[in-house]
Amino acid sequence: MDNLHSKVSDNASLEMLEKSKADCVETCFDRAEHQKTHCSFGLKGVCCRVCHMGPCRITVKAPKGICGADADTIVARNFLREVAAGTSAHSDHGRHLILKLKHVAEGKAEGFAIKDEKVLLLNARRYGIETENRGINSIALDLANLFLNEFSSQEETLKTLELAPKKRQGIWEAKGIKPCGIDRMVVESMHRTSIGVDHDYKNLLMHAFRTALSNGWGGSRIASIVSDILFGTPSPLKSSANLGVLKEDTVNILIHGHEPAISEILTVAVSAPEIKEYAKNAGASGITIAGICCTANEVLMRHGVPLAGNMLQQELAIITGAVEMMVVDVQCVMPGLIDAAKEYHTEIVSTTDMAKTIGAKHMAVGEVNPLAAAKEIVKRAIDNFKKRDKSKVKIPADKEELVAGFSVDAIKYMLGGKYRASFRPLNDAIIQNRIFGVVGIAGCTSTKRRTDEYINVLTEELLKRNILVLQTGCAAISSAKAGRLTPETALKIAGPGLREVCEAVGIPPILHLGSCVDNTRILEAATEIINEGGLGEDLGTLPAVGVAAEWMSEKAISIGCYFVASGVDIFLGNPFYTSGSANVHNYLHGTDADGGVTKDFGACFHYYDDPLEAAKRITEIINAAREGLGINRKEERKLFDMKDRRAI
Ligand code: NFS
Ligand code: SF4
Repeated sequence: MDNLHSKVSDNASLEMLEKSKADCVETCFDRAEHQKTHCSFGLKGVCCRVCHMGPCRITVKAPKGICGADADTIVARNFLREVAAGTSAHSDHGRHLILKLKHVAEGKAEGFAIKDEKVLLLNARRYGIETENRGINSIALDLANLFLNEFSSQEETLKTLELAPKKRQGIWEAKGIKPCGIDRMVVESMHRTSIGVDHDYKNLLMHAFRTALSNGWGGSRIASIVSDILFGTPSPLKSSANLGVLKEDTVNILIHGHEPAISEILTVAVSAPEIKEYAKNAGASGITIAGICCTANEVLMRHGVPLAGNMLQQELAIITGAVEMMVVDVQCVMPGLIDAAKEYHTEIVSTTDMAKTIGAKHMAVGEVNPLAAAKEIVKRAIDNFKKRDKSKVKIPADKEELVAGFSVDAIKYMLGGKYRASFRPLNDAIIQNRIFGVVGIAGCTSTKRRTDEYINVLTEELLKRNILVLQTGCAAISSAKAGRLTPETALKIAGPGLREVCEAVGIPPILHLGSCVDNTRILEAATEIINEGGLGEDLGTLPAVGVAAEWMSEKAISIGCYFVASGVDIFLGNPFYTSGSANVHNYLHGTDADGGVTKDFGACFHYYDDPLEAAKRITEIINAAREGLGINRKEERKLFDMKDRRAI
């Protein structure tokens, strides 16, 4: 039991882990035990299998691979391949959304429509698309084509880079790393890392940053924009989190993965009158739909669909015995789900042709009548309800209230009101040191750490230090499960300055900005702060830091790289696989003789095993930024004198 307690921190997960033992169901936590002795070559990043003369592994006795590649080359190549994979995952997600927008504009995507014309028009104008006296669909078609062009452009740099502060664009220009087409960046990464091409570790790492920029300011940024156009820009709403959102007497459907188009249509399908009727006839009191991972965040942000849990809870959710169906699409979906589901009546349904698992039922939701396809899926789940074995059901009681939906527009509105929507009050609060700084916490949970713990310990410490926290992805779900995504958290935990601001504005001290792709909303917010004035001219000068606390995915590496290349220091709770090359490691962590990546971009990576140590260092970095901006003047505390009284 103690052993289980060291794996997960929330009560619901612990309960389900205990039940997994009783039900003889294997989970990722068991498999992590079997994989405990990780390959040391892999951990150090010195295993190369780029060609078939190898695989080669670097040791003291064998410092070079057969081709002569040394540890620096091999570690840097492996790192760049990770960045390329992470970039392609997020950016391909963006591409699928653009194609959806294109099909909507062409009248080919039944069940979908343009929900936020304002965002569409804003972006159309950005690209110089004529918007006067034109139908919304033809504008949307032009925009979709221009967005697609951002993937394929061979020489022209990404237009969306212009969304960054001018000064930062200048830094990219000077370094020669302004990315052009996103696809081209990824292809070039693969080319450069194949046998006998790029062997200069710094040159390889520069391309890693370039590729990551094409994600953060390109693919992911476009994904968030197009999601807002198609599904609506999020605004604050209430919901709840953790496995207690499942219900004993309803049909329970979990949606898991990343792409919002399918989950959007499923949320429509479950509320159709005939589907509700179908559920009633099956003996259920209704249908509960809840999410896992980033898809959860997408439908939470726009519809208040509750969060069942984050990445490492996907199997645990099935172990409740109360899930009729888990509908999955792409990314972070464990193949282990199939074995877990076999022990219950749960069915795993895959919906995307590019992501199938043997043992899952494949029911593609395509372009032709997707609503009908979604209804078929839901009906199948309802049919499964009758197969539920009540003796195997145990739903944890744990469920916490939350507030989410903080798009940048929503934050602006909260701060300034409808007619004066602006970041001014936030900038002023930072300048007056009521808010000491801003930290974005993103990323996953991992079997390498007790789940959620690093995120929650660090978040609490930052709030105490008057630091406003922005969260996305599975990290936000960690805070949600801890009951922290509420305005009350300001009263309970935040330092006095932050608390005062949160109370005045009516926001929680932790703002949930969405899925991992929505990390670009953090960049967007940071740029708004710069544009508002008074806090420097570049992201690099802001008293702001990013954290990938319990990260595990290649996507997180790409995110980390685009933040660092944007001038924002990134703290890691788990290390990179780069320790096999002192040169690569020191460059990325800014610890080599000439300052490493810090010299290039004004920011670097920091790895801290202990969240409290990380909090200390984060505070120092923010403090240094405040010093640099000259906003650390300690205001003399004085009592009112006669002049002040008269003024009042
Ligand atoms: Ni992000 Fe979203 Fe979660 Fe990690 Fe996976 S769901 S894209 S990768 S595990 S935060
Ligand atoms: Fe070995 Fe070089 Fe081939 Fe890598 S590319 S496997 S180091 S021979």
